[in-house]
Amino acid sequence: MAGRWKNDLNWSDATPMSAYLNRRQLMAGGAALGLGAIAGPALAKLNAAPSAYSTDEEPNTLEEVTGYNNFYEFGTGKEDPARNAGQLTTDPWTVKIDGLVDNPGDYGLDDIMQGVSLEERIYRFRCVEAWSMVIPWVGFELADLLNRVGVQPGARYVYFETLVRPEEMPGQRRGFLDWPYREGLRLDEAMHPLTIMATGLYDEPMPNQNGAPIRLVVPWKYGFKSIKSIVRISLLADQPPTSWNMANAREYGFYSNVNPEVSHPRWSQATERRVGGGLFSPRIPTQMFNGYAEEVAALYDGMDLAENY
Ligand SMILES: Nc1nc2c(c(=O)[nH]1)N[C@H]1C(S)=C(S)[C@@H](COP(=O)(O)O)O[C@H]1N2
Ligand SMILES: [Mo]
Repeated sequence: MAGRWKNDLNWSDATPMSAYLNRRQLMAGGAALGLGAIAGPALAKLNAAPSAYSTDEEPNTLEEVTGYNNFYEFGTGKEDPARNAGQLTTDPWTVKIDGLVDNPGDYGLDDIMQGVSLEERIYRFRCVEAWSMVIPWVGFELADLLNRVGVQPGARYVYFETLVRPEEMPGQRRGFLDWPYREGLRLDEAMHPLTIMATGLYDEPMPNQNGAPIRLVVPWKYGFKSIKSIVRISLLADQPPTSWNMANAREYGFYSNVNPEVSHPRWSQATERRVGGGLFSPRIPTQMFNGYAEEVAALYDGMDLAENY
């Protein structure tokens, strides 16, 4: 390994985010590596419309996108989600939308999907652990949903929660994180057209290990902001607590915008490893805002990005 930074070297090892967790939990979680079976069902094509926001970079394969995941509810190993997420019941599915909205309620997934236009968004995806992929998501703009439920004037933040169901989520039977997994965005970030609710990938319904049936994707932020399997969306006046920030505020900020100039305390963020490139493929430079600076830099005008990491 060249250089002083220890960037993730092995696909299946406990990678940097989990490094501070209890060692015994990790050993148990990393035991008996399976074959990374794909839990996604082969269902009808979604026929999502193409989008001008898509990159023309070569997408990662379906096997890579569904076989190398972070989803701690199913374990901390990169192959645990593919092995364990098949047990998750995703139908019926309800999302509670509450807080500062005109039409709060428990919305069935069918209600949410009624009238949305699905687009394919091929986005770069950059994990804080310094690996990346290119993923052909299918989804709709979060702004569409928020506008439908009616955001009230006092709302400044959007808060999200993943479901808690330890019977089906073996990682929740341990204290890896303080469940539920929680995330949040500033309202203007949530309303940005790049921010999507994804319900599929590769033109098929979302595989469980990628956050079925509905998850957030915010392509200019580190991957942990893109919370999976969402059951609650709240519009709030104040900045909400978020899982990785609660676990380690020094290492994981609320903003977590991809920034090659601001190192993680334990590793550099200047470069990344594109998953699937092979053991000897060169690391590639990480781009400011993960390459979406033109679209989103204005959201942070006047902010010190090293301070607000
Ligand atoms: N509920 C939940 N959402 C989550 C995570 C998680 O552990 N639980 N991991 C995050 C992290 S660290 C990353 S990098 C991405 C991974 O998404 P992918 O497996 O679809 O590539 O999901 C994010 N969303
Ligand atoms: Mo991540």
